[in-house]
Amino acid sequence: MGSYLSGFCYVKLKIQNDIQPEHFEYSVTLWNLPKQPLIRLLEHAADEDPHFKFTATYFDGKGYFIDAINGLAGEWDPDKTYWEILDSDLKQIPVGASSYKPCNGEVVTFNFKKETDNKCP
Ligand code: B12
Repeated sequence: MGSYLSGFCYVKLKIQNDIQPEHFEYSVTLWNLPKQPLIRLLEHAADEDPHFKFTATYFDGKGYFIDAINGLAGEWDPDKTYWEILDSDLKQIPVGASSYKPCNGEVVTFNFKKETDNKCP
């Protein structure tokens, strides 16, 4: 009992690509891990399911930008595609995978997205 009180978490991670073939969707539930940055949880997920293997680039001050998951890389130039990171309400998290620390049953979705908005981000 008291797993929340002692700082242990369960978190569900999802990866999904609905926009270009081969479409895929996978999820992994991680139990009883200490609260930690999302990128560490992604490492645990990759250990459990190789579809979660990822690559990332480090940016000073912001941490890691997730470039590719399951062999699928965002190509901002020219496709305007990237892996967006969504919280349980399917809203974009306001920080990156090195800063965000999900816990308490949260579902975090890595959604392969094509920016359709014409305005500059
Ligand atoms: C353009 C942009 C993007 C574009 C980048 C495409 C490109 N190659 O140009 C896209 C749409 C891909 C993007 C994605 C995300 N972004 Co963004 N993005 C920006 C924005 C508006 C401008 C960055 C820029 O061009 N700077 C100018 C150049 C010259 O400097 P630069 O250091 O080389 O910029 C690079 C990095 O900023 C990097 N980058 C962009 N976003 C992010 C986010 C993170 C966490 C990291 C590590 C790097 C990174 O891409 C830039 C171009 O190569 C900034 C806001 C701002 N005004 O800074 C937010 C900003 C950097 N993004 C932010 C966030 C949160 C995200 C996402 C995590 C959103 C999400 N929930 O999905 C994702 C990243 C997910 C992932 N895969 O890891 C936050 C970071 C907050 C923080 N300190 O952690 C910012 C500050 C916006 C905010 N909320 O205030 N982003």
